[in-house]
Amino acid sequence: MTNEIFLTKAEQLKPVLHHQAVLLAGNETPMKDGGECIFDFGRHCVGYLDIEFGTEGRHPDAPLLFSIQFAEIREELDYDPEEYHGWISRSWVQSETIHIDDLPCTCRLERRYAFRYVRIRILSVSNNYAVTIRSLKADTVSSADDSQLMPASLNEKDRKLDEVSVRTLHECMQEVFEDGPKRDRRLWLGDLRLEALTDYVTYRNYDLVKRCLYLFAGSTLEGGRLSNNIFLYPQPKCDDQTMFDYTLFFINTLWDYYCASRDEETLRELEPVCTRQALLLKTCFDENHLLDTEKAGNVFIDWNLRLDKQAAGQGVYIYGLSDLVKIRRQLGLPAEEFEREIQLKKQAVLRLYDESKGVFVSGPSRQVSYMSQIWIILAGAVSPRLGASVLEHIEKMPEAEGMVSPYAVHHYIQALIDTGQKEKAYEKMHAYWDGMIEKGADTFWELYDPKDPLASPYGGLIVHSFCHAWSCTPSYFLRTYFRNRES
Ligand code: RAM
Repeated sequence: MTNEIFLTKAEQLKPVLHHQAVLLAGNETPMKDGGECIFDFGRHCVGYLDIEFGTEGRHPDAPLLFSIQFAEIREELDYDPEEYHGWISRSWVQSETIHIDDLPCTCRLERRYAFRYVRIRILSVSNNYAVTIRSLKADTVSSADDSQLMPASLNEKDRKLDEVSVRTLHECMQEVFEDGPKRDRRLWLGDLRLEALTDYVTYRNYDLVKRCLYLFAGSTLEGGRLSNNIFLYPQPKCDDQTMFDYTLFFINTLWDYYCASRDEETLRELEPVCTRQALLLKTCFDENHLLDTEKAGNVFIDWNLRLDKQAAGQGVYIYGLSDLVKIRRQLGLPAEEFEREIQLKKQAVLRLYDESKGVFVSGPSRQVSYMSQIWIILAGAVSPRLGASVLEHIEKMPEAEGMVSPYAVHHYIQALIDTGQKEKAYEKMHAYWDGMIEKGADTFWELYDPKDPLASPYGGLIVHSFCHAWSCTPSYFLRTYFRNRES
């Protein structure tokens, strides 16, 4: 379903992209067939590349054929794209084979790339000439305006973490809040929610959040159900996939947006979209008020493919409805029906508590996972004391299903804070995200499991995004909860 009024609003909020040039000296060594160079821009870039080619020898009498590969982290260049056989398209690997007819020249590549490293390989020239690379220029783009970045009083250790987080967000802020500028370069609801939270304490680009909310509301599936992501071109269109948790996050994202911006007009206009989602998802529960994962369909929660999603999904439902109640109360609309629903679902989820283990279990296999505990805490279904206790117990259960993405760890940090364990949250946050910095990260990654850094739900690292929006939230935590710390 298309709502032209909403899509027009979104279009009017399209941001200006700020350009910045990053120049790099080339390599003047003449290269023949098989010659190659790797260039390091020294920082993560999102943008367009110009390569200035020169020649040596006689006048070029045949085209230059070269290949180019872009990489966000150096290790990507060690993998052969041809050997990737995972379920995500290999076309996400940023590589091209290009002919140049007339030399010397400056070659501009048409696509936008996300990279720090660039490898250029000469595939063929003629016997009469060799090529040199005189210089490279990255024309970088972002809708984040660095002159608007809010200052933060942070100690040195925190400043580094903040810098990499802000850089991650900066790179993902394009025409929308993208999930990652390498892949999928798209607006996803779960990612948007965390990017927006971080934006409110950094760039404060409220209009970009507003635009994204209107894009989701402007293109929905039959019955008004929100999709989990939106394609922008050739015109905005929702994907035909849904995720139970991402659908609900629209409600939280709208409420967070209102709290930051106090834009009541948008709250009023988009409230019906929120209420609609709540009514649609009400049918996904069994007669005991527990989430029926078959009815719920796809529930994301984390990229851990072994996860049972029942308990965590129930937590997200309560979490979403809790903000719906706030939205409706703010607008003077009745909310009792949803308050009752929250109570029923909270009572039901408590039945998943396993006293002998001291943790919540999920699904028919009574699986113990971090995500179940975390979402039941974030839902406000347990007291901070019981919440702290389940998190303590699970730490002593090595068999418990863990977290594999910064997205999941974000929720763990928030759960620690919500259960009164700020210091522990601070330490865990540093331990996890500093781990990526120690491995050379300029921007934070889509996936990072310190216990298994090579693990991939996509069947290969080469398609991973190493600048991924949902991992930018240390800035949100630092600037919201840990300002003015001595060390
Ligand atoms: C990935 C995207 C996105 C995430 C979804 C669930 O494909 O990169 O970040 O929200 O999966």
